[in-house]
Amino acid sequence: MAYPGYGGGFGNFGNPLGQPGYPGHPAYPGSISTGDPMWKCFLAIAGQDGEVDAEELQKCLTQSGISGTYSPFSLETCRIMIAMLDRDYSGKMGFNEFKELWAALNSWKQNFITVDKDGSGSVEHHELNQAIAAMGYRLSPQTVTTIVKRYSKNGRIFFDDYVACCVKLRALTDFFRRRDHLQQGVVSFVYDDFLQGTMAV
Ligand SMILES: [Ca+2]
Ligand SMILES: [Ca+2]
Repeated sequence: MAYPGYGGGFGNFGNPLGQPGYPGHPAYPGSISTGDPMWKCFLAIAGQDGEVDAEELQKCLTQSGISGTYSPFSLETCRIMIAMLDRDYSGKMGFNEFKELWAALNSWKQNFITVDKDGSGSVEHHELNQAIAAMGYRLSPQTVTTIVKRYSKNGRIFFDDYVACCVKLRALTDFFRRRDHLQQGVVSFVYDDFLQGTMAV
């Protein structure tokens, strides 16, 4: 087949998205219980509407310390993360989506540590190149260079931007793939459809 191929999902980082039990992280109970630390966090943060928006997510992620020694997530990255899981375009997340995101974040964190081979605390061009290939994406060197320019600071991609980059790459690829019925890497878009898919991310 001529088309160089799409990347896989988050699962290519290790476990499939949403599957509990990443190394070093406790598995989530099958049902919501007061013992679930995420449930407490979710309840405390979701407020009256029972859903988490970008501002609430940022607060929660900052308080939870999931970024570890890396900088806390920006509001923009939180928006991108919500858009990724927001199937009804409500702009908010329920508890199950929230848990899904939590699992994905832990997966990305492991992935980031693996990708950052020299332990510099950031992902450099050659490291991103390898990471993108390992995730199953087949991108041209020019495209990788464009991505690095967009997401790096002085040639270094930090955790927050790395997650934003991975989420967007995945979301846009999914959007494209759903329309690429012959899996040939060629799609015709209607203008409005294109904008809805790309502007939401
Ligand atoms: Ca809320
Ligand atoms: Ca590095």
